[in-house]
Amino acid sequence: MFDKEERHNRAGSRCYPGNTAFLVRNLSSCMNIIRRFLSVFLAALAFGFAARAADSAKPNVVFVLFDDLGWGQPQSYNAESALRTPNLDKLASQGMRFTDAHSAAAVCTPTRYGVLTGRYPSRIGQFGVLETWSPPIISPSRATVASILKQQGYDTACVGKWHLGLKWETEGKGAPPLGARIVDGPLQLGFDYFCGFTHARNIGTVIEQDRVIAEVKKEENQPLMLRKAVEWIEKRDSTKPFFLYLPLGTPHYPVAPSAEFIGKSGGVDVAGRELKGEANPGLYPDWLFQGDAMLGEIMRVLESRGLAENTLIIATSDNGAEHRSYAPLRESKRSIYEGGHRVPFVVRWPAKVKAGSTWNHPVCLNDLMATAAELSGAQIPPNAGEDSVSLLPALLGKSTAPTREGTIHQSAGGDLALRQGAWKLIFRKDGSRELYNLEADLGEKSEVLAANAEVATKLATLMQRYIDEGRSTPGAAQKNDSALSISGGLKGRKDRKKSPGAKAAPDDDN
Ligand SMILES: [Ca+2]
Repeated sequence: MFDKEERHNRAGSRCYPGNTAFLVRNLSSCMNIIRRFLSVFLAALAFGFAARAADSAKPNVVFVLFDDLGWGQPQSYNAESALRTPNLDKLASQGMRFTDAHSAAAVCTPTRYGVLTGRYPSRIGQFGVLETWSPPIISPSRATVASILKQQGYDTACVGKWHLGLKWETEGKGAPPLGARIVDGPLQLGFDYFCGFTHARNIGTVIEQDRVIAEVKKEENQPLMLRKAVEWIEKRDSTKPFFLYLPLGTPHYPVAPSAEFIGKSGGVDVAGRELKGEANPGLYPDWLFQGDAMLGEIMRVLESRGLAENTLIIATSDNGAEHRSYAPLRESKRSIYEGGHRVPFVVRWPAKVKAGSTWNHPVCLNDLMATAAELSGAQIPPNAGEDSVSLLPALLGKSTAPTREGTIHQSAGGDLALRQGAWKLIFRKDGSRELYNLEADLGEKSEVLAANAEVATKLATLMQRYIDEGRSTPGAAQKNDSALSISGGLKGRKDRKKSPGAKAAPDDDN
């Protein structure tokens, strides 16, 4: 480090004439070191601030999933509707309203698989719904929207109806008892916090993190879920972005509005008025109104904490309405026709999305993953989000072209369909096919396959490619976990769990 003269100087008397030069040289060397240290320190500090600034600029993501909200129920989608969802309608006026959005499936469980994984549920053979003690259908090794955002520095929470299966420490029958513990569930899939219930049949059994903590009356569930969601938002480290997945219990059965909502909606259930055998049919409008009020309360909390501007909030539904069809759409929940899976879908993000805008090309609830990844700067691994396409080009007004090449639908009974542009080709489980032109015939009244054989062939070829490649987005081919065939028959499309079909009882838990 020191040359010969310097070594001598260091060893010699302080009065040695060369000392002054030595000191000056060393002072200058020290200053250089200090300068270098300071510049590195300041750079690190600046980087830290930049990273923090980038973090704080990442938008929060809130995904509110109504259970069985029909496309024709909110007045922002159907001016004739006599039901009332004022908060959803307000959200639509403040953001972008999607008119051609689809749940991946026509019932709860498979749609929720698509929401969290960005992958079509048919790839795991999931067409029907899970039961109380069903094991998890998302492998802990699979990336989810929550795990992707968590890696990007987000706090993550799921509050509400899970319905994706849970692995319990001890198996049982009936409702899980107080204290029962989950060893594989939301906490293994990227969520920091979970408070919820297995599915509607056990709406009274409340789970927090990995344990059953309470048994409540069914009317008490939704107010409790709302309180837990709000508490979580309020208790968080406000310097970090967050992801809240809020799957509501309304307007699914049981119809159980709390006292403060009974008679308060002013809504009328015109489409369901003639339904027989439903419990509390007269309270259905209030029950839906309560779910909408939960959305409104989340909006109010975001506003009051100054978070609304940079929060991307999506409000949508997991499938069509239960036993209620709304013209012009054909049929309702469980169906491969539009009434089964075309759902309200509204996105508000005041910082980036133009208020009062609309998007009329097909999108899918699976698209949450690619959207969340793009806005948070995450890369989706090749074996994740295989059927998820970012909504950002649409949301930011960067393009008017369709975001998706094609979109797959599925019914509860095992039918599949591929939608591209105006065309929709249905592959019935029995091998028959139907083709509809939705631009000319949104109600799917005129089957036109014979007159458009070339269109049908093109769609079938694309569908086969999506099956063979294990994905419908660019990237390395992946394997399906379940055999999938469009050539007909049950082979390859047998549901991994019971499939309720179209004749399910009114309170069957879908
Ligand atoms: Ca549902």
